[in-house]
Amino acid sequence: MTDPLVLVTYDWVPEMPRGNVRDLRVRWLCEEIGRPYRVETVPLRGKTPEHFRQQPFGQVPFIREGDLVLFESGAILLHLAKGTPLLPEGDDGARVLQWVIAALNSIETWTLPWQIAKLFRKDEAEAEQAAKLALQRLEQLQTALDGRDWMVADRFTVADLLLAEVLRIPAAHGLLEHLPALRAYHDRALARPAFGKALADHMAHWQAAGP
Ligand SMILES: N[C@@H](CCC(=O)N[C@@H](CS)C(=O)NCC(=O)O)C(=O)O
Repeated sequence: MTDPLVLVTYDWVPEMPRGNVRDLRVRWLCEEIGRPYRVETVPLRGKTPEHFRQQPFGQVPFIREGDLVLFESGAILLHLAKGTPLLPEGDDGARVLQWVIAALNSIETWTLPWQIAKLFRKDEAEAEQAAKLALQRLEQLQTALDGRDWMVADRFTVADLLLAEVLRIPAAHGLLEHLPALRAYHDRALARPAFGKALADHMAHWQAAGP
């Protein structure tokens, strides 16, 4: 018997990050594994000490499950995927862990500077420089995929969920244009009904929050 799951995200965000706040990753995982959850919010503006007690950096998402409070989207995904087909045991499980860490530490660390330059700072020269570095990693990721549908064990795992989610903003801005196998991988993951449901619920949350 598992404890009820609470997913905490912001009460409101401006237009731009809607669709990309990382609670979406957790929603997607929950849909994939059929895990019900309830959403609670913390204020984006006027962050409280209670928020920092649960997420030391004052960010989202974090979850509560019984006595457990957990932050870091990667840790949350791994925790929730444990014991489900999305996180197999044995060597394949180790490979899934490897690709989850790679998504966060070897891919997102290179795509994020580009995203910040492009979308937040709107500095095209800086974005172009950062894109070159990000593209190198994306090309290497495509090579590692090596024509397979999924990264590990020929089936969709939490590693694919996170990799595909990390690729969403680069894909939306044309960074996968010359990487057809990686684009197909990204599209294949996002075509999953669980992603569609998660995105719809994520957007409905912001819709209800108002402009
Ligand atoms: N490494 C963290 C990053 C969390 C993060 O960047 N959250 C963003 C929303 S997607 C946030 O809370 N930004 C507002 C802020 O940093 O104040 C994770 O993956 O959970």
